[in-house]
Order: sequence, then structure tokens, then C-alpha cells
Amino acid sequence: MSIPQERRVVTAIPGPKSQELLARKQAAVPPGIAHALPIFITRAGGGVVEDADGNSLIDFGSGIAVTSVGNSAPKVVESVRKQVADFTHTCFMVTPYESYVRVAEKLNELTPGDHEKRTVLLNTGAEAVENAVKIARSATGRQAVIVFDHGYHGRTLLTMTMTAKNLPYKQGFGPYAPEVYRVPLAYPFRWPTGPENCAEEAAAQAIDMIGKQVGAQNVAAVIIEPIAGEGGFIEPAKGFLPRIAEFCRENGIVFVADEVQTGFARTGHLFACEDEGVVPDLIATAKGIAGGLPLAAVTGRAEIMDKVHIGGLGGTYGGNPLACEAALAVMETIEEEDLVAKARRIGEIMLPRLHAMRERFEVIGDVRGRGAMIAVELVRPGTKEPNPAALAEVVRRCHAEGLLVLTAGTYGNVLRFLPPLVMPEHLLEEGLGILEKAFAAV
Ligand code: PLZ
Repeated sequence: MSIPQERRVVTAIPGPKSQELLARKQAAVPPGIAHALPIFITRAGGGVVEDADGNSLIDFGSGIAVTSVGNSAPKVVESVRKQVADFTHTCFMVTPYESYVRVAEKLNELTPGDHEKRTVLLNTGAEAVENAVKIARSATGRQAVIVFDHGYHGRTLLTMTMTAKNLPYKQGFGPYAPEVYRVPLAYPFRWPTGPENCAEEAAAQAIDMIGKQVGAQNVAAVIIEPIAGEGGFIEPAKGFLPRIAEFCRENGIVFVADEVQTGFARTGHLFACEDEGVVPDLIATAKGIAGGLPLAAVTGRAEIMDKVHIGGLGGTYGGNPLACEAALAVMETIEEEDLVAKARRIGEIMLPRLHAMRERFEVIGDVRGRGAMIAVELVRPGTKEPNPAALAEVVRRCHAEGLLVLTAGTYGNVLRFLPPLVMPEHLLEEGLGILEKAFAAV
């Protein structure tokens, strides 16, 4: 790796150059687009990001689960360089090219289930989710869409409607899209009767609500994140996902897994659904698929995907040749560097350290996640009351020390970790040390 794999804090964070750039940003860009940490990045790779002031921060965010293979990963750079010199765009709907087909073949092969599949390529996670809904509606002739508490699916009209949390995603942006219904999620830490009964009770409630309020015969699709991402890295209690998938099967409903954040080795499986052997009818992917180039996909059962009329799917840039080359390089890198195992190893290092912190610090209510998708939920000591103030303080201290961390959660009280899967172990350990110090100080 050409960029030194070290933490280096040489100014305040953000430093003077970043602050100068931030002032320009504030004059040129609306405040609606905000930052987790306003340091301006000049270079990044492996487990670090470098800023304009010469600081090098340990990256526990991967640009929200995108650069799983690392920033500017060598194979990605090489493939994109070659492609950019050959041709940058034709529009796949005008004249096709082979890399799009190869990405589709790869996704058909790698996603759960050995049934015949098809893949359509798009640009963003939101676009993938929207297209999954279009396809499910077209295939079933039904309209209703079922989503879950704490769900996040994007910022477009339909996906914002499908997203659970009002602020910042929905406030003032209505009216929302019709025919979207929300049901409970099996959230073990906050289930009223405790985690043991959570899966069964939550599934029963969800299924009852669908039957009573919507009518299963009207439902085109049930869409769920196998681990709720923005909602706070909530792993549904074991048994919940399989029960919901079974209900969909019994009622001719298309079961859609939104694996935009959980996909591509992140959770210690190639796809998070595999953890419980759930085979979705359609799977939406994006983020980690192309190492930072904009690409997304819907992959699913041929008999469902093939129902959409000719010309019904598309977009100018979907499956852009640069993004396709990047995706092929990412998939090769995941295989060659066994990043599924690396993700597991990250979990094996992080979880025991975080559980030990939970014993020490009463402000940590819950530690959860799988592989390199790990979170801690902060509460007021002795209660389950969300503690966003403590979270803000921990984050501030981590950032000041050169550890880039992200937050999440319906109640704004979850600290989440999404390190690149190529994170060197010494940086992972160093990051955990900074975190421990931050908790001790709060
Ligand atoms: N589905 C599960 O996590 C994107 C959003 C950040 P796009 N998550 C990060 C923000 O505040 O905008 C996401 C996701 C899941 C869909 C999406 C949407 O993906 O590529 O951002 O459209």
C-alpha cells in the first residue's frame, strides 16, 4: 500500500486548511448536505484517510460501508484506468458492452439461491430499491409495499417514504408515496417482553398487521434489511427473517432483501441473508459492490425479473463501464484476499473488546453486529433510555484523536463501525484503544 498505514494527528481536527475549505463549502453548497466530520480528504487507502492538513485518520466508516476493499484498491484502480482510456460511456440501452453482462453473471452466481436469476444494473442504493419495487409490482400485479420499523432505504420519494425515521430524512418533504405500510421489526434490545420472545412475537404482529390492515393478497413486496443499517445496526432476533420469508412464500409476495449496506462480505458472509439461510426473491445491492464507483443492482428470480415489459427498466448511467470494471475488480479482490474471512476476523477482534467495555461503562447498553458491521448503543446508566448526548461526546473525542467513526440509530444513540475489510490489525487495535479512552472520559 503506497499510503502509510499509520494514525497521525498534526493539527486540531478539523485543521486550518479544512476549516478554510469548509467556509468555501458553506458559501457554495446548501447546509442540507452535512458532514460526519468536516475534514477535507486528499488521499485514502487501506485503513486510513489523509486530509488537507496532513492528518491521517483511522477509518472506521469506509464512506458508509462502500470501500470494503479499501480506497483506491490496486485492482480497482488498474481496471478503471484501462477502461477510462478505452471508452467511458455508451449507455447500455443504446449499445451494450461485455463488462455489464459479466457483472450480471457474477451477481447471479454469487447471490443466495441456485435458481435461475437475472440482474439489472443501476447507480445508487435508492435506485436499486425503487427498481425492486417496480419489478415486484409488475410481476404480481399488486401495489402494496411492506417495510419495517427502523428501516432505511434511501432519499428519493419512494425510498424516503419507505424509510422509517422522520428527521433528517422526511421532514418537510411530503406528501409521501402511496401504498407503503410499516410493521414491527424484531429489535431484541428494545422488545417489550424481552429478547427471548422477540422473533416470534414481532413476526406474529407484523403478519397480523399485514393481514388486517392491508390484506396479504394486495401485497407486491416485503422489503427488509437483514441487519437494519441507518436504523442502528439492529440484527433482527434469529428466526424473524425466515418466518417473514416463509409468510411471503405462502402468499405470493415478493421477498426483497435490501443488502445495500450489508452486502459484499461486510458481515462475514458475502450476503447477510446467508446467516440464516434465507433466500430472497430479489436482492438490492450497491455501496460495497464497486469500491466507490457508483453502481447498484437488483438481482432476482428469472421468472419475476422477466415479467417487466421490454424497455421498462433502465437509466442513462446504470451499469456504467467504469463502475462495471470496478465491480469486477472488487469481486476478484474479495475472493483473492478472502475478505469474507477478514470481515469475520474483524468481528472476532472487536466484539470481545466492546463487550468488555460494556462491563466497564454503564453508558453502553448493547453491543451487536456481525463481521465488520458492529455497533454499540448508548443509554443513560441503569436504564434503556437513549443517550445521544453521551454519543456526541464519545464521537467528538474519537475524532479529535484521529479515529473516524459514524453514528446511526432511530434515537441517534448508536455508534457504528464499518472498517474497510483490509484494515491492518494494528490500526484496528489502536482504534479500539482510542474508543476505550473516549468512553472512560465520558
Ligand atoms: N438501503 C440499507 O444503507 C444508504 C445513507 C446515507 P444510496 N445508506 C447510507 C445518507 O444519509 O444518505 C442505503 C442503505 C440501505 C438503501 C440505501 C440508499 O443507498 O446509494 O445512498 O441511494
